[in-house]
Amino acid sequence: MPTPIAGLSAWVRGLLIVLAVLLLAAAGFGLHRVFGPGGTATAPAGPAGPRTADRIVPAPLAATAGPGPGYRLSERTAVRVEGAGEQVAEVRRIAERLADELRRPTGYPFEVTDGGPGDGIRLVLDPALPAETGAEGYRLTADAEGVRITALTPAGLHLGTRTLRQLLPPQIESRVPVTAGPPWSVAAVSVEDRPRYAYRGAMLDVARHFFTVAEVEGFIDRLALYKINYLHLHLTDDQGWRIEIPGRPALTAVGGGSEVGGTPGGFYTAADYREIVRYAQERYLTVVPEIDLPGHSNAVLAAYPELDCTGSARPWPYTGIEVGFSTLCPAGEAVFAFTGEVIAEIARLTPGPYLHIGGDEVRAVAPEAYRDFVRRVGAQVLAAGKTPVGWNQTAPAAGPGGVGLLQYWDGKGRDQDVRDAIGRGAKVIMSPAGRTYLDMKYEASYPLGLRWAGTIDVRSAYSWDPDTLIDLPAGSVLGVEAPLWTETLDTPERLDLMLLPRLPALAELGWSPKAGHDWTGFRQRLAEQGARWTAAGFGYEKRSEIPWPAP
Ligand code: NGO
Repeated sequence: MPTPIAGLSAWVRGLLIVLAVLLLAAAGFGLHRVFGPGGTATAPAGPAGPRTADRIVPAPLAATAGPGPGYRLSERTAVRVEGAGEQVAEVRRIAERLADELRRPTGYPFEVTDGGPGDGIRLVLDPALPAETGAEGYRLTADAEGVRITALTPAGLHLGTRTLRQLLPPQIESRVPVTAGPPWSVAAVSVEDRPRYAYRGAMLDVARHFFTVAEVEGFIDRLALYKINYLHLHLTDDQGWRIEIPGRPALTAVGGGSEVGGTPGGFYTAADYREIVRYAQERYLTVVPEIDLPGHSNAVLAAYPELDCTGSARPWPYTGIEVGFSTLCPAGEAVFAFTGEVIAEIARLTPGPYLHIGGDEVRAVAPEAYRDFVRRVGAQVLAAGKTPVGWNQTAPAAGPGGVGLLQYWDGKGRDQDVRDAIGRGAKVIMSPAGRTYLDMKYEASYPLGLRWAGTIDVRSAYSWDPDTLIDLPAGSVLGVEAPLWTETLDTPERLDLMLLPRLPALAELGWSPKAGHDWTGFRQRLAEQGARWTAAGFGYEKRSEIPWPAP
């Protein structure tokens, strides 16, 4: 049967076809919201095409594909800093770091300049942005003229640059020149973004197995990709004490020399710790140091046996992985002199607002004595100018003058204690073991990790809501954290296998609006991150739940 246009001249037919193609293109590329509360992603462009905003992890608050071809980086692309006031120097450092990251794979010079006309990547501090943009929000637009990131703060600009990297092809993560790479293009887009929670953390246990400064910095690199803003370091436990304290040399001389399995362990000097803090800060992560008290303290008891008044110590070195047996003497001036010295030194070395005092799994002390101990140590932390953080067992000691932030991990039927503490003014970080513990196995037969809280595949790491997992008053959750305990993890390669791909799941819970959470879309976006990790030289576990592209 002839079609209605079959009778028209070839010229008119051609014109109609061109018009139809233009209309379709306009519908596809027109101002179309691809993410947003309740929004869904548009079909992704082919893997070789420019990275569109529907590829970003964690998903932004809102992203709109713009008209036109977007921006292509070239030898002439400058990074331009705009803004006034004292924060401009910091923006310049952000620009230098971005330029440095882009130079390595592309080989382009990326000159950093002040404002000026012309194309390029602009970082703009703009006090006229709406207040709801907040301390970490930003806007990013890309069109043929270049990329423009605006924010109220340097932190917002930094986070915008993390999004920009994800809008470039995966090879942009390469630490070495990419010779036969794709065009370095950013699709036309307009992104508006800010986090759901102020606290988005990950924890590394350097006590069960020690990790060097360089290895911790590598860990920070992975967190920074996903807009994680707190690094909690579990610095002490039964198997080791990992930070130098002046006046208490045996802590490291004795307690630093071993780890799980009996290998040598190690510790950080004050200078090492400052370097970790500096490296984290440069990537807008705040370090939260943890000194676990009064339990998990066998290494202290080995170094200073006079602090053991209950006979809880096991012979040193303790190289097993049992928990809950050891405790410092819960009372007496000698123990508070010790905690006071340690807290003062850790507070002195730590610019961030938090100091974690542990408080988990103390089986050898009666509840009253435990509560009084935690209160007193909490007061020492406050006197040192920091907010005390504790695992959820410290809830009875939380409130004014005591622990201000609870890290919820096991509850163990004591959720009411947590609610009561919230009533007294405490806030909560959600780290439920069955969802966020990165040391749990993916499945029962997985060779690494533990199983006591169940197995956690990527889907279950992603599919829960920090606000409603347990019944808490609205507004009491400050954020989320994924702890990586290292009883079974002794190398950075093994850390990677547990961290990736689960960390981005937690990062998206912490950053993206709840209404946009969607496993089907997330696993597609996550699949594309694999090529980024490979380009960056990061290992990951190729879980079959994720539709990784064929190599
Ligand atoms: C528990 C315990 C840690 C273990 C970890 C292993 C907390 C807060 N205390 O979490 O000592 O390393 O489980 O998953």
